[in-house]
Amino acid sequence: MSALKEEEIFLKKIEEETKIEPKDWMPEAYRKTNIRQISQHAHSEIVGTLPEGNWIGRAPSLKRKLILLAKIQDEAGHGLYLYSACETLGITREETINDLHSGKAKYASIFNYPTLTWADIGAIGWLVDGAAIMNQVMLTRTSYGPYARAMVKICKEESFHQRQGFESLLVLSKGTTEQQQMCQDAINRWWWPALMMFGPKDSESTNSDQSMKWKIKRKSNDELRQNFVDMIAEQIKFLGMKLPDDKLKWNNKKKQYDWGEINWEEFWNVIKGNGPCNFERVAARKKAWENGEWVRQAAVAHSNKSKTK
Ligand code: BYC
Repeated sequence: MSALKEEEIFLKKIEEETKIEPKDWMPEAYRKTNIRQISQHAHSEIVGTLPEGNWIGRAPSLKRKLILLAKIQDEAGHGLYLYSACETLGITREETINDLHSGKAKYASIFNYPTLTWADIGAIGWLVDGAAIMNQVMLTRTSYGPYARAMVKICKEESFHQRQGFESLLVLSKGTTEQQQMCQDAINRWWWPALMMFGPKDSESTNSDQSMKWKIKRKSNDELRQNFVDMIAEQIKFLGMKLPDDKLKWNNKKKQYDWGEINWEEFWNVIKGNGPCNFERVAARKKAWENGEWVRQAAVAHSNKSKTK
């Protein structure tokens, strides 16, 4: 079949909402965009366990420790589904991971901030997982089949993560003055970085136009960010806390919140590798990869032995 005909079939599938599957013909740029986005998503899930892991040994009760451990295991599982989805596009796990270690592949900017107090764990659940779900619900309808299917399961788990984060902050917000201050301080520090998770503003997003045409993305960065502000501005009322934005105000005409300006210089700086924890995060991943070498060797040896039986 000619490449032109194949492209026509591909575009018709996109138009008719038929998922693109691994063995289907696809334009090289579509394959590469999916590899870029899915692998960066996988890296974010795995790197995202690091700031949370910092508090496993210091969780304030057995119950909180169990919840945190379960959440971290979920995130690691998400990373694994996503690496597998990526492999269906013809790239190996090693290549993907090398790209993270060499700095070629990005991961979500948010995970380059430190977790300074226990309240940060609640704020990550509520705000970071909250922002992630806003984006990922859209991705359950993305055009590449394996990515869309992985997202369905991931979203179910992320909503549990968000609720546990909110509940944890709710307890602090009703606690002592010190606990209330800790809660507010965590919200102050995580709010703006959470908004940055949605990516640059639409006018500066290099990939959005093409990704929207291919239905990899269904909503723009700014649209999702606004949906998130509208959701959180209501939820925070139940905590009795404040978002650190003097300009946040309901706009009755637009039926959405007006709000302030993100520090875009900070966003690009973190993405370029200069955030508070970039170096530490990549170093931790490289060390984990090196320490896991014997496990990979044992797994290969075991699988070779099974084949010769
Ligand atoms: N951080 O053209 P744009 C989780 C990059 S983890 C870093 O708008 P696109 C969790 C972007 O890659 C969930 N980089 O890009 C885990 C591009 O650079 P490249 C994480 C960012 O792809 C553990 C450039 O900026 N979720 O839930 O159309 C514990 C221009 O941007 C960021 C995902 O990964 C950023 N925030 O749209 C707790 C969702 N934003 O690649 C929780 C999947 C932008 O051209 N990804 N960049 O060199 C996406 O939906 C899209 O990739 C984005 C960006 C909306 C993030």
